[in-house]
Amino acid sequence: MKMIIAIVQDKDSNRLTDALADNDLQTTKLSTTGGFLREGNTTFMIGCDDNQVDDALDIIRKNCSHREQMVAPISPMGGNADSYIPKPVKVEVGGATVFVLPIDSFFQF
Ligand code: 2BA
Repeated sequence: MKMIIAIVQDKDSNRLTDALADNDLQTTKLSTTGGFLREGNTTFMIGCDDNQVDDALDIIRKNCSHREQMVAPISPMGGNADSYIPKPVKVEVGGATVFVLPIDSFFQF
């Protein structure tokens, strides 16, 4: 058994939930925040059999888009903030950041 942890953008979350459910994959969603952008994203926990992992990864890949986002940089430390004009920079986010973990045991009481 494996635990797939997938961090996706909120905009893809509902579509991905439906696609996983349509393929008999059980999910738990957590509301999370990215450490860099400090914006909300969604983390999926998907417990599945080893032979379902490839299908799950395929579904995640197909349902999560790459998007560009503008980020305003933080003003420099110790500098004169009055003369500092922050120039937004483009950051590419997603499709999904995925971890696949082995599971020792699984219980439902
Ligand atoms: P954030 O940490 O908010 O990062 C959003 C996007 O900003 C990242 O997209 C990446 O393109 C960019 N980014 C992150 N750190 C950066 C840095 N130091 N300098 C320049 N650009 C940077 P993704 O790579 O697609 O990541 C999307 C979200 O997935 C992340 O949101 C974070 O919540 C999660 N994530 C990514 N890698 C992770 C990791 N190794 N461990 C845990 N969570 C991770």
